Amino acid sequence: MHTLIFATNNQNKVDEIQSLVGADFNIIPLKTAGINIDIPEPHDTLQENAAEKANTILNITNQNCFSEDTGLEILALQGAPGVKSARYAGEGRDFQANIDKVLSNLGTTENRNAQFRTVICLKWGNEKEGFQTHYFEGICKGNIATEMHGEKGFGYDPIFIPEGSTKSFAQMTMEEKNQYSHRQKAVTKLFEFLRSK
Ligand code: ITT
Repeated sequence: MHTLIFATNNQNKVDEIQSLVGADFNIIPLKTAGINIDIPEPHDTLQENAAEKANTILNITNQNCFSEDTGLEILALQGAPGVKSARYAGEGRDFQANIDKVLSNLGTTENRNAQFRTVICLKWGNEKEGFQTHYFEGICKGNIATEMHGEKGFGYDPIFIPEGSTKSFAQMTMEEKNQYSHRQKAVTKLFEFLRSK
């Protein structure tokens, strides 16, 4: 059994990842670990932000842990909101305001290609020998809808339609979203790595 702290304050991420975890993993969210801090995300890349979050929690716990940073990258907006996805419309981290800003910036643009990209940063090792850093990436390609569809999920899910589906992520159950999602792809690579340890 591998025990890992998941360095996130986003309960939606915890729920999605818990639904993918096999019985051979024990994933402990920050809340369960009794850690209540706002993890900094000051950098210009998903990888650096993921590393910052994992380093912060490793320094506090000295235990194996992982974090993930995710961005929605829209081609016609030169990759925005990207690394700024959580705060695209301001520090309020308001899902609806972020969606409104994307739809307004895209306007009637015909090319609505986009992708979600997740980067996981794993800190793996022990206090005696030290901890190594490993990264795992997952990408889900798709398109931005012209209006919101569905009530499920979180963040930009109501306006993201993954390739191969006619539904938005917010019209899917978590199990359906997992068949396509960036997070599922990155987490699968993480678990493959851990199973080889
Ligand atoms: P932690 O840093 O505590 O993990 P966060 O919500 O700040 O949580 P991110 O910076 O990685 O996480 O997330 C960026 C934003 O991207 C997030 O707030 C959502 O609005 C959006 N997002 C991330 N994953 C998503 C998904 O699967 N579906 C829709 N939107 C998503």
